[in-house]
Amino acid sequence: MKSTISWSVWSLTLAVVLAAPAALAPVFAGVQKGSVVGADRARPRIEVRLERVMAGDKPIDAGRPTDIGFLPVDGAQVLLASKHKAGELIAWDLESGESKVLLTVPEVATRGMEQGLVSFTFHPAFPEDRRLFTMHDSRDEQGWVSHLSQWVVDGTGFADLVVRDPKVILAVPQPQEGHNAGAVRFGPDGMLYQAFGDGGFQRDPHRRGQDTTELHSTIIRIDVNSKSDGLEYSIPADNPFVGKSDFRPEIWAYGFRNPYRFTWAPDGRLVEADVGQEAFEEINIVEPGRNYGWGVREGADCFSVTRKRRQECEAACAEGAAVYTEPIHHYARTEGMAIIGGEVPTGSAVPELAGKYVFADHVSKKLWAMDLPDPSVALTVGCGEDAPPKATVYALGKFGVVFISFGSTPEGDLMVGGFDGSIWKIVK
Ligand SMILES: [Ca+2]
Repeated sequence: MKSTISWSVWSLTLAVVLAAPAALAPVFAGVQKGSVVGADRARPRIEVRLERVMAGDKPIDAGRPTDIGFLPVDGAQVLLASKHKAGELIAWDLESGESKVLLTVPEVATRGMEQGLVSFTFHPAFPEDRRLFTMHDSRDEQGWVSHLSQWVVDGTGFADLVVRDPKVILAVPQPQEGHNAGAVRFGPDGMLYQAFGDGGFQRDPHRRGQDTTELHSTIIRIDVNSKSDGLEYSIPADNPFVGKSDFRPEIWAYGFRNPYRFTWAPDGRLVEADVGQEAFEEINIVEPGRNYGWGVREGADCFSVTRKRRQECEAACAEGAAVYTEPIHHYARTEGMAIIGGEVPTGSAVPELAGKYVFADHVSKKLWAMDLPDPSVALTVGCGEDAPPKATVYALGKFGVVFISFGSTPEGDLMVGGFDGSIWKIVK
């Protein structure tokens, strides 16, 4: 897929960079003319601009930045991004403009769009706990494998930053090269959560969406501060499926197709974006032990590409045995084709976004925000062909960026990464 930044925008970017070498100068003029289109016309709007993140006086070029974040050390202006196919984690000193490669994952697989180095996160106790965690795909004689790896980080600033001693914590064989991306993050409870897609390719041919004897199509929750049972981690005793047959005890929730990505709202709820198949992109509030429906449901509907799947879905309804938790929002192909989740800002760059979940679509290049549902209202379980979930969605506009990732600044403001290597801050 090629970048679609227009020549006019690119020329403008070059012109401003040449004319204004000051660091962090805004270089992209936000919403394009006529960019609030389709269903967005009827939605409330929030005016934002995208400001290109600069390293020194140069715009950052991060390859395909699958994940972006800051070194979690007070006052360190060190931005990091994982480069998709290069398998590299890069650091930039935003003041001097210097950059360096911190790590390169071994034997990185690059055949699929959703392979490569896909996610990274620091231990929440960093820098006291020196560990960094990455998720990447490799290819060995057995085939494709997704890895959760742990690395040791030396240094607390750009100059002395060194990453060393990789160790694989968890390896999950992948049936195909599609839907191998996901995310690795720590929750507010200090546990590590990792999301896995169904492993591909299209339409869940191996029925992994509902197979809980393996980790595909799940979000797992593990404790990386202790080890048990010959594992490089331990299973939290309060995980929802501990002791249940036919379930891997790591599983926190399941029934996801291609979770890209998840985050925690400030109120502690986990919000996940799931890339859809034929009809809907969806957003879920994830609670432990729940089944989010794939590959029986897609959005708030039965996944009806085969008669067998629809009958299975409808039979669960008829028997009163439906177990599929509904999304809190879904959108159809008229609005986009690949959701990019999403964060809830806590900073003040755009006060109107406070408390709202901000997300994007990779294909339609649109940004939106939405109000999360009232926490006192229970999530609903889907049955048959349900009405679309009710959510107040705000149009932020269509931009000249093929979105691929979200991240947060140390102040809690949002960044987005573009397929062309650009990184932007969302500002007013
Ligand atoms: Ca679902």
